[in-house]
Amino acid sequence: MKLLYQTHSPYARKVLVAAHEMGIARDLDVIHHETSPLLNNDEVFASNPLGKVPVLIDAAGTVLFDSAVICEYLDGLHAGRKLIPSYAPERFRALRMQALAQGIADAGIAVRWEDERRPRHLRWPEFRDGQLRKIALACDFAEAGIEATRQPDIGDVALATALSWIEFRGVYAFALGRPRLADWHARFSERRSMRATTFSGDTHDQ
Ligand SMILES: N[C@@H](CCC(=O)N[C@@H](CS)C(=O)NCC(=O)O)C(=O)O
Repeated sequence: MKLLYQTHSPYARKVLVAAHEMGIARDLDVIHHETSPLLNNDEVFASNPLGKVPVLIDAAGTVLFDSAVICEYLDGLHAGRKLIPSYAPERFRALRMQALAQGIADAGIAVRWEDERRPRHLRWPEFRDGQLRKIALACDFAEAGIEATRQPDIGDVALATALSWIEFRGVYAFALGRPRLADWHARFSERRSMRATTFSGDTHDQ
């Protein structure tokens, strides 16, 4: 299977960390692609009309996106403990945490547009502050709900990769004043799946 990936994408890393946790990372041919709304990556667009990574192309040529769909597909391919629990309440707790983490990553990317990527005269500080507020409140929510003792599920993988990304890009200091989340993230980052997939690289808008 081919995974159209990006070494600095929180969504792509979520898929690859999940594959490591499932024990099937070796089945993936991981191919780095640069993407941006300002950059036409024809190979990515050929598989995903949204032009975004991650994209999974399985052995039969079936194309899947986005990261949540790919994770669900991969979780069906192995016989081990599932990252996406089958039944409530664990299932919905995990999926809700995944949604929270996606929101953190989405808002973090929006902050970077306003801080660095958008032409200066078009930047919108109030919009940026609104996105930062979402990240802060989402981190408070995670601080209140994080459980360090369970086996990791897809919500944990998504949260760890989203927090690592906002740390990597210096978007927001989530650990300040959130000792439980900080400790949980530090421990999760020691897992083999995380150590095998560290972020690198810069965004290319042209
Ligand atoms: N909801 C998607 C988000 C994917 C996404 O935004 N990927 C970024 C890389 S971090 C991308 O390829 N962006 C290119 C663009 O927006 O045109 C997912 O979870 O896979």
